[in-house]
Amino acid sequence: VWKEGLRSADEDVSSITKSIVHHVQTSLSRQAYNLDDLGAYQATALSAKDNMLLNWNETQLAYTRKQPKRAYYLCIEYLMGRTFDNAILNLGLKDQYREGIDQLGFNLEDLIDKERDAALGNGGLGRLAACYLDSSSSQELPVWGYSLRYKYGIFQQLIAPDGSQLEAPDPWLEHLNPFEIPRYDVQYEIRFYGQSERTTKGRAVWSGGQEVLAVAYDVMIPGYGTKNTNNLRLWESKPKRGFDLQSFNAGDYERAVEASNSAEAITSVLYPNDNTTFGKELRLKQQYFWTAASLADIIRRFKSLDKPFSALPDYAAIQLNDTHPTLAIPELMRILVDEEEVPWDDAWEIVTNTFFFTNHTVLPEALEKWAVPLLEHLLPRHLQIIYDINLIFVQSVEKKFPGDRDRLARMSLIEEGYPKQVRMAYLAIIGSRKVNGVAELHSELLRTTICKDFVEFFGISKFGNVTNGVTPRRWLDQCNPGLSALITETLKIPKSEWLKDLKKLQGLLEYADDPKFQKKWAVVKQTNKERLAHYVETTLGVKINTKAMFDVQVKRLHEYKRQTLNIFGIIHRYFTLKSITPEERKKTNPRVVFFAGKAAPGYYIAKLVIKLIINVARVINADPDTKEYLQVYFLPDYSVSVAELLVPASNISQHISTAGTEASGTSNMKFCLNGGLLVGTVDGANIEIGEEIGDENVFFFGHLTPAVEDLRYQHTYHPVPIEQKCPALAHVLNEISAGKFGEGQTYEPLLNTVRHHDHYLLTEDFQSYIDALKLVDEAYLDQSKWLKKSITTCAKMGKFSSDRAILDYAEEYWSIEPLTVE
Ligand code: 26M
Repeated sequence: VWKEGLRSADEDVSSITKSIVHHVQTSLSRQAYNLDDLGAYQATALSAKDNMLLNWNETQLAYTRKQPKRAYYLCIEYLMGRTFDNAILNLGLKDQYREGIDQLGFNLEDLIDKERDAALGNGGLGRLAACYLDSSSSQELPVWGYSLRYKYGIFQQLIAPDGSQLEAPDPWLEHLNPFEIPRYDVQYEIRFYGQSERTTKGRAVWSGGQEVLAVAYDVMIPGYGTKNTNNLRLWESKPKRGFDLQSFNAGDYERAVEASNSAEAITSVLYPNDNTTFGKELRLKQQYFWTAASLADIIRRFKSLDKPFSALPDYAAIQLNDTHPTLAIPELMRILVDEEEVPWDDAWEIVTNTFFFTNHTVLPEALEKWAVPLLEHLLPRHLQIIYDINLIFVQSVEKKFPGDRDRLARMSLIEEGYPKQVRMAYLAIIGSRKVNGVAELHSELLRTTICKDFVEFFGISKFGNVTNGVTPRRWLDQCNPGLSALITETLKIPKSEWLKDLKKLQGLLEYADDPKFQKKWAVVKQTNKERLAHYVETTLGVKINTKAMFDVQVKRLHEYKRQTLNIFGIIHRYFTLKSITPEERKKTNPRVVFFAGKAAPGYYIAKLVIKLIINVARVINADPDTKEYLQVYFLPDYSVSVAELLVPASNISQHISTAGTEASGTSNMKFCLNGGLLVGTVDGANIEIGEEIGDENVFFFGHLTPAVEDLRYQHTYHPVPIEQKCPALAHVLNEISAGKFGEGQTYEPLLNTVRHHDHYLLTEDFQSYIDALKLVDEAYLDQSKWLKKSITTCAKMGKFSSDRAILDYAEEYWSIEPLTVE
């Protein structure tokens, strides 16, 4: 429909309404005359799915015929959000759908709101994967995603009356999911436990244990302005034979059902941790289940080409997104060596030319390790293979650096200790063709810290950088239609052109000073603020002042992200407001601060931060002296859909991690793309955003990465009392202790993290943070200058399109090429 333009828009509309009514009567078996919004949404979504299916089929047919090299993106999380709006936008049929739905007596936006988010992810990692799939299809690249079909996604966040976070399950599959296609014909048997007997030539036979079925579900990924429609394949676990018939027949029903439950448990729930703790057997089972099923699928497809295994790297590139799928490396060795009888060295050559590895964090507590006894129990053959890989690797290190025992111990895949542990990141590094970080600073830190020994061994060229990106379809056109329309009208080119070549936004620069354009720009922002205010009113029941500056910090709750710095800064601002006269207050810049984000259920300090934010908000919002000038809101249950409301409405957003801790950040890109200014530390992708848009348009503050190590050392070995180091912050902490925001005792464990050790260096950065916010206030007073900054920021964000990022991967890493589906 998109390219050929054969049918007229009218014909499109009438075929759309026909297909919606058809789905109401058939797929839903309901009557059109008493249909509610949910039913109308489902029928409409099914009709959009039909449109995508045709393109999907043609895309897969083209791949089968032309046999291009493909890339496979293995990510244990995909944070897709809603699909319907994105689907009709990418199909180029949004206007036609709006018209058709209107004719049927419904409203498009209401139906869009009926869809539940597909929230199969925690945060940045999973949302990045979703953006990359959108860009792969849009750039016509043959890329498939592989992940798990969790029955429950990230938990729903509720806030108790005392401000505590409560978690409820997210049964997102409760209703029909119109966008998935079950593939009962695509199934693989996955083995766990059992015994591995070595035979000859380094081979082994793995038998016994438990076998579980992996069943495929496909999700179509439509490209924008192209027919190319890639696939996200999600695996569901099922018992191999319903349940254990022997026990069943013997009358032992409970035992029979137990086995079936244990198989189904594997894909029952997404682990709600982000950047933290390991060790759970079920999590390891998820990882193996998913990588083994995905590899079986990839190898089956490759075998149908009838090529020798040595050609695998010419037909498949497999991207390991973080260490979660690292078991794919020993698994491919097992398939090649044990099942296909490829000699070990040849197999290793194939493996190390097929895999690529992206690291997403340098936080030491987030580097994945698995206990040797657990691996031995669950995956006995894989542990043998890991030991064999390690033996050969350590020998080659010894050859290159004779007698350097420390180096051998540092680089070994096995960390000594009780128990011994396998270092998954090292396995991913040595098993991959190339390794990359996700922003310049992060990639450089990798090369000089975690990967230092490996750089010395393999050479620098194995260690690259691909700075993250975000899809401008969802994160501008879809979430901010007003801005998108204004940009199109101003650039005087079709929307489809700049949305696929985001550098074209630069064309806005010539209008950055134009008062008429600035006015229009400001109106769009105001409308978005009102839309957000409406949402806040319906969810929290409060009216907010949309004339105030909107200041947003939304992300997972984590000590390194320093939501604490923000809330302490707010308390400081509150005290300052209280201390001045009403006349002086009138001259200040009114501010509404929004927080949102989930804390991992077991992360005690992060949950305390939420409680503090909520109780501080209560006190401040109710204070008649200050409430006109400062308001604070914590929006519960942050999600992709909530982000789509917040991002377009921000005047400033905060990205204030301790320097060197945030690998990249991607919401920083989304806010700037929507003309929100950035307050941030010199960390992750903030740095490159500053380079692109000009440091004068960013409010940077805080210590730089090279200073951090030394400052931490000082805090540990030569601590200076906080009263001396930072009196302003000390005052804030003391007031919290004294019970200004509810029982002071409650917050003591949180306050102590700052008073002692201060690992994230709040006392070091607090004053410069306050100073930066002061500059923000001053800048906001001059609206014309502010609007110029806002326009310039958006205009120079072209680099951060995920199209650029995915093309980097395609060219520099995977060696795949676009294939246009006719
Ligand atoms: C680990 C163990 C058990 C359960 C879950 C995990 C786990 C889940 C997610 C560990 C790490 C996870 O993600 C890390 C992550 O999201 N990193 C972020 O990646 C983004 C995309 O590259 C970056 O923008 C962020 O800076 C980085 O923090």
